[in-house]
Amino acid sequence: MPVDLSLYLVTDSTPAILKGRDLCTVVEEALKGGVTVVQYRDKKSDTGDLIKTAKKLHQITQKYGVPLLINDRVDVALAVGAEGVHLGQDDMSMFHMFWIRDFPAETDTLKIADFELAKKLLPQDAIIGISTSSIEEAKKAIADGADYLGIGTMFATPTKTNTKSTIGTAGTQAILTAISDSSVGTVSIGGINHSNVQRVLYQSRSPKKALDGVAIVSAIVAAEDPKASAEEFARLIKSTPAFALTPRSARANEAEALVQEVPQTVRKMVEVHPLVHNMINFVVSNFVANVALSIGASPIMSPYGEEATDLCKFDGALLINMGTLTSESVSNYQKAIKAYNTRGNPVVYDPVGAAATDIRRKAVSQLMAGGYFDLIKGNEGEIRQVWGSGTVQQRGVDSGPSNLDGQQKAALARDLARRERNVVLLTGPVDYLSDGERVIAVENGHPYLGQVTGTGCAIGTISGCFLTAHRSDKLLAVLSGILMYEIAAENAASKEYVRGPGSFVPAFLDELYAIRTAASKGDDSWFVGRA
Ligand code: 3NM
Ligand code: MG
Repeated sequence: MPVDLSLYLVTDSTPAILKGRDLCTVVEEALKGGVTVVQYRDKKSDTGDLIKTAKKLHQITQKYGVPLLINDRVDVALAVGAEGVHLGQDDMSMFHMFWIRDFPAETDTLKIADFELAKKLLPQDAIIGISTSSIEEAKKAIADGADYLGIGTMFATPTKTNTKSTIGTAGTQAILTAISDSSVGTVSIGGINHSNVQRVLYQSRSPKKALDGVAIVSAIVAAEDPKASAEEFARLIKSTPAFALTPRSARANEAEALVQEVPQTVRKMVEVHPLVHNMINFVVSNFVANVALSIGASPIMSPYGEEATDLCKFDGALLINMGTLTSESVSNYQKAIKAYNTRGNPVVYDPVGAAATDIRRKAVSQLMAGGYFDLIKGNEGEIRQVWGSGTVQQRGVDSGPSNLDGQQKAALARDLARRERNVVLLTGPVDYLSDGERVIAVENGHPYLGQVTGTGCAIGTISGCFLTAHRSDKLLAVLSGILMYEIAAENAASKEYVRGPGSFVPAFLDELYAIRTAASKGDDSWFVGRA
C-alpha cells in the first residue's frame, strides 16, 4: 500500500524543541492538523522508554489512520507493531537486536546486513525508508528495495548539525533526475518551514520526478500551535506558489510571435507604474533611480530588509544587487526576499562580482538557498558562479573553458533557468535570455553602455518593473525590458550632440522617457523594425 508522504512529521524529544510539552500531545495535535506519516525519532532514550513511548504514539497514529515509523530501531518497531522503520546512513551500526542470540557480533557485518535484516525481520508490508544525500546513496537504497528515500539535508538546520552535506533544491533535483525511472517515494528533509516549503517542492522538481512530500521536525514540533502549523503546511503543499512559471504550450514561430508582443508589454508596464524596491550598490544608485523614473516606474532605494514587509504590499518588484556587499547585506536581503516570495511579487537577483571573493561566493550560496528569484541576471563569470553554487554533481559547462562561446552561453543560461525554474539573463555583447525552454539572443544596444557605470545594473531594475507588469510570461517581460532599454541606447547614441559617455547619459534618459511617453499614448512606432 503506498504511503501518503506529503506531510511527514519527524519527532524530537530534546527540550529545546519539545519545550516541556508532552510528545504524544504534540503529535496528536499535528495529526489533527493533517500530518500524513509520523516518524518517532529519539536517539537518547533507552529501549524500555522507547517502547513505552512508541506504544502510546502508535495508539494515537492508528486513531488517525496514519503510519508510524521508528527511527533506526527495528526492534522497537517490532515490539510495538509499528508500520515500519526509517534508517539513516550513519545509523547503520546502531542495531539493537537484543533477542536474536545468533546475531553476528561484528559491527561491520551489522552495517552491511542492516537493511536486509530489517527487511527480513519486519512484516512483508512494512515500510522501510532510507536517508540519502547523494545520487549513489539513492541508487543503492532503491536497489536494496527501500519504499521511500529521505533526501537531505535540504537546508542547514539547528535540529541536526551533524549532517553530511547541504544539498539544496539543486542537489535534490539532481538526485530526482538520476532516479526518475524508479517509483520509489521521496521526501525532502532539513530546515523546511512555511516560508520555503512551496519553493522546496517547486524548485526540486525534475522533469520526470517530483518530491512526494516534506519531512518536518522543528517547524511543527517546536511550533506554538502544532495543529495550526501542520494545517498551514498542508495548505501550502496543495497550492501552487505565487511565483510559479505559467505552463505554456509551445507555439510555432515562437521567437517572432514573442517579439511582436513586446510593444504591448511595454505599454502595460507604463500603465501599471510599478514600484521597484532596489537593494543596490551605492555606486549606481542615483543613475538607476533615474532610469526607473524615466521608464515610468517608482524607484525606492532601501537596503533595510525589514522595510520589505511594507514595501512588498505594493504592485512592485525587489532587486537584489550585491555590488557593494557589507557584513549586514545578506541577512537584509534574506528578510526582503522572504517578504516578496511570500507575497508572490517578483525578485530579481544581480550577483555582482559573484566569484570575486570568498565572501561573495558564500553570499551567492546563502542567497540561492534562501529564496526564489524570478530572474537571475549576470555576466558569464557571475552566472557560472551561481550555477556552481548549487550542484551536487557539477556537469556540462562547469568543466568547460572559462570563456564560453555563444552556444555554451546559451546552454548555461538555459540549464540554470531549467534548474532554478526561473528566467536567466546572461549579459555580454550578446545577451542570452532563457526560461529553461526558450533561449533568445539579443544583439541590440550600443558600446557607450559599457562606458557608463550602472547601465548593467539598471537592467535588473527595469526587469523587475516588467516582471511586475507582465506575470504570465516572465521571459517576454524581461525581453521587453531589455529591448526598450537597448533601443533607447541606440537612439541616444545616434544623436548628433552625443560625443561620448558623458553626453550619452542625459540623451539615454531622454530616449527612455520618449519611448515611455509614446507607449503611454499607444504609439508603437519606436519598435517597428528595431529588434
Ligand atoms: N535528518 P528541521 S535533517 C532528522 O539531513 C533530520 O538527514 C536530516 O529538522 C537529514 O525540520 C534533520 O527542524 C532535521 O530542520 C530536520
Ligand atoms: Mg537516523
